[in-house]
Amino acid sequence: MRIDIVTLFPEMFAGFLEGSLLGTARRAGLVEVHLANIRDHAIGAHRQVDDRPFGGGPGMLLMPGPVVSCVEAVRAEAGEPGRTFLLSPGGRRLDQPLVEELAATSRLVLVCGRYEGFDARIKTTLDAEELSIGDYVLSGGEVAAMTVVEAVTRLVPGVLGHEESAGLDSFSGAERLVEGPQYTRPREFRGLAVPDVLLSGDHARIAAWRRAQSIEVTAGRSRPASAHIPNPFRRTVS
Ligand code: 4FL
Repeated sequence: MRIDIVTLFPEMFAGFLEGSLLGTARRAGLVEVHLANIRDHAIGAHRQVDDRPFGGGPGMLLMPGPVVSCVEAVRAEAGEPGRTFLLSPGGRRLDQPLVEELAATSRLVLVCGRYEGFDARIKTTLDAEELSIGDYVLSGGEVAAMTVVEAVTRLVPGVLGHEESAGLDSFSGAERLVEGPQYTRPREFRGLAVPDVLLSGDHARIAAWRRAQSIEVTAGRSRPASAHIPNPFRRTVS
């Protein structure tokens, strides 16, 4: 799989890309991650990449010229165009089903925004999708892109090294449950004991207890922001 990251701050990715799991996967040739600097596609003496929004408002927007030119250059580097995503809080929210879908794609282009966002014509021109990692605002899309790369590449065959464990992760089963509490040694820590059932050796009882814990934890999790929109206006997305 090849992932291209289009950013104004490629240096932010240095440590991340060398890291243990991803670094090993890259050296083994299982995943290729390329960085492209939007600034290299800026024109003029000032190498401008952002400008103020028409109609007024705070902040700066990424101009279409440099971003579109950078993505087009990156797309021309390898055969398949794959899918292009703009990291943006307004995009489709990343979840494990989407991560699984992306892991089955041979090519991804991830575009990181800075400032207040992207000129709307970037998405149109590139026929891009928008992707959010959650309902909060970052200073830019770089950390969001790293999240996508990490979640996706660990599902690429050979990267984890123990493929069966991915199938047991939170959100992975057909029911998309999160994992309940887990314990290791010691059997007692500061007066807190490991639940007896886990020491019983009764695998059916352990499985039933874990499943009940999973359901309880999953049911208690907070809902996405879209759940707060009154029912007559709410649309089902993704
Ligand atoms: C991107 C937030 C993806 C959440 C600011 C610029 C963001 C983001 N998911 N915040 N990009």
